[in-house]
Formats: sequence, structure tokens, C-alpha cells
Amino acid sequence: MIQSWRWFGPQDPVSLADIRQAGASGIVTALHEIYDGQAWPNELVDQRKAMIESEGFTWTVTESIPVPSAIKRDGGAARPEIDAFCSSMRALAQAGLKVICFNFMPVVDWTRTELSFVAPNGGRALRFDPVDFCGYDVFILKRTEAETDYDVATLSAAEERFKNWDQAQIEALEFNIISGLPGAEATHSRDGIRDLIYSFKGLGAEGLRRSLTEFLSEIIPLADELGLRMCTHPDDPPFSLFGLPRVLSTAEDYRAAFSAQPSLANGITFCTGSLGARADNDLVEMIKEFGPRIHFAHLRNVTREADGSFYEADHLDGSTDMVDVVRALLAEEDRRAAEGRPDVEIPMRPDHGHLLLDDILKKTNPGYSAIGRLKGLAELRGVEIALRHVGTA
Ligand code: DNO
Repeated sequence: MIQSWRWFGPQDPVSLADIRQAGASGIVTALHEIYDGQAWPNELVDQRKAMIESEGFTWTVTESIPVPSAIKRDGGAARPEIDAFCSSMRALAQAGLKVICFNFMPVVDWTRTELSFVAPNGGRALRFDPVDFCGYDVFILKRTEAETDYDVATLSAAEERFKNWDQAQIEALEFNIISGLPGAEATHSRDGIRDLIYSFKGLGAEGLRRSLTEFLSEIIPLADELGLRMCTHPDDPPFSLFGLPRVLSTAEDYRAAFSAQPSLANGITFCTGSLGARADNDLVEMIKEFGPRIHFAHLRNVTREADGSFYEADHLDGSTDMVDVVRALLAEEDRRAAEGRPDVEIPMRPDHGHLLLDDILKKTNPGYSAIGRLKGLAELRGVEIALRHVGTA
């Protein structure tokens, strides 16, 4: 695998020099400063690439080109937004980049309710608690008919919990949910997010799937023409939030997306942390089934809890057997090598990491501090090297 690292650009408190010490050779980044759906100009892409290469790295994956809400709502009718997305694809292709990640989650990208959960090792982890989320949606955001989207147990647990919450706790929860975690396209206000959610009213899973299919029918033929590999990121978490549909959460969802555009340019960002938050996703089976379409891997673990909560675990701990996952990915690489495919090595990155040691005192991007990811990458690298020694069969 190509050991890569997410870098948020020149503003990232973790510098390219730091990343070199972590031992990564690939950089995963985007023009994060242009997140509003405008086309990325060639010159800016070229400049960013030169900056990365001047430090001895390769820009392995673009994560992500943002997909504006209009495309998720209106599909092929969102003409200016699709044209801008296609222009950004062209800008990346002319610079020689090959792999582009994007997501199709309406309104919110990845979402957590807690950013400083004390993990068993004493480090700080990100966590999602459905009761907190429900409480925010029903009692703070006061989304119309929100209560109909939750089961009775979750709703009454939220009611009970929120009785004792003070203003500071509510503000912290709201900040975590709607301000946009690193890499998310938007920061919302309470009124702004409510209006945006309402703008999706009536779309439903079928409507969102139709939008995705129409969007894929625009970008996958173009990717084939430009020699690009597109890879949709799974929903994180892989279930509905705010009553909105999510259509890239399960193997069945991905089958539908792939059968709509069978070209291998229509691929997946295999995010073990997102997919692994659902017990019914069998990750190793998914790697076997979708292997040729895995253009990028996010390796991360979650511990699933009985009430539907999950927190981000150590990379080799948690509910997913990471050694089995890495073994399956290496087997896919062997299969590609035997087939003579040029893209044998799958770019991977240690996805997120705990906040550890003196990083706790620093200003960091939640999930993207240096030391936790350095540890994650070191552990994953160890697994890969060991498996290559003993064989992947
Ligand atoms: C979170 C990331 C996501 C991801 C996007 C892809 O840590 O995995 O922000 O980059 O969903 O478009």
C-alpha cells in the first residue's frame, strides 16, 4: 500500500516536514480553500502539486472535490455545479493526478457528538452518541417532526439527559455537530442548517439515489476519458441523520452505485471506520467483492457500543479485525499484480488518530493531530510488513 497522510494544505498545523518524520510518502489533500462548488483553476492545482513534490512527496489522492447540495438534490439538473465539478476533474487530470475521492452525504459530512472522549488508553477520541444526536435534533434544533425519526427508547433517553444539560454542554454539542469537522465543506448556523435540511424535504432515499446515478453518469465517462479513478467515500456514520437519506452505507448501496456505471473508474474509498460502524457490514467480504474498485483506503477502527454509540478506537483495536482487513487489501494488490494492472498499490492513510501526549495542549484539527496518526501509521505499517513476510493467504 502507498502510505499516505491527509494534509489540509499550508494552514495545517501538521507540516509536510512533520509528515516526513511519520514516514508517509503520499499526500492526500484538496484545494481546501475552494469548498463552495467553484471550479478549481489549473494554476492553483499545479502550485499545490509543486509544493508537495518540492518536499519529496507524491500527491496520491485528492480528498475531496466537494459536491454541492444542488447536485445531491437535483442530480443532472444542477448544471452549473456539475460543470464546475467536471472542470475541477480536468484541472486535476492535466496535473497528472489520478485518484479523486468525494462523498454524497446531504447537508453534513462526517459527524460526531463528542470530540474529547477519554479513550481507555487515556487519549482523547471522537465519539458518536445517538441519544445526544437525537436530543440536539429534537430539543435544540427543533426540526419539524424530528421526533418521528427516532425510536421511543432513544427519544425518552434524550429527553431525560437533556433535562440536566446546561447551556455550555448544549453549545459544545451544537458546535461539534454543525460547525463542520476538518475537511467538511460547510460550517452551519442553527437556522442555516435547519433551512438546508428542509430544502431536501421529500427527496427520500430513492430521490438521492437518482441524483447520485445521474451525477455518476456525468462524471464516470469523463473520468474514463481523463484516466481518473473516482472513489466515493461511505456515509459516516452509515445511517440517516436529521431524517435525511444516506445511500452509500452498505454493500447493497455500493452494488447499486456500481451497477449504474460499471466502469472501474466508479470506485470506493474503503473507509473501515465509516463502514465498520455498522455491525452488518462484513468488511473483508466487501473487500473481496469490491476489490478492483478500491482506489483508496482509510484505515481506522471503531468500538461499537450496545446502544448504537461508537468511539474511535486504536487502529488495531475496536470492533474491526484490522489484520484481516489489511490481509484482504494485500490479497487484492497481489491479484492486481497478477492481472498486470498498473495501479497495484492501493493508497492508504491512517484515518484519524487519538489526541495523545502534548498534542492535547496544541491547536489541532479534530481527528487529525500528528502523534495519534503517526502511531496509527506505524502500527498499520507493522501489520503490512509482517503479513508480507508470512504471506496473505
Ligand atoms: C473525515 C473524512 C471525510 C471525507 C469526506 C470525503 O475524516 O473521511 O471528511 O474526507 O467525506 O468526501
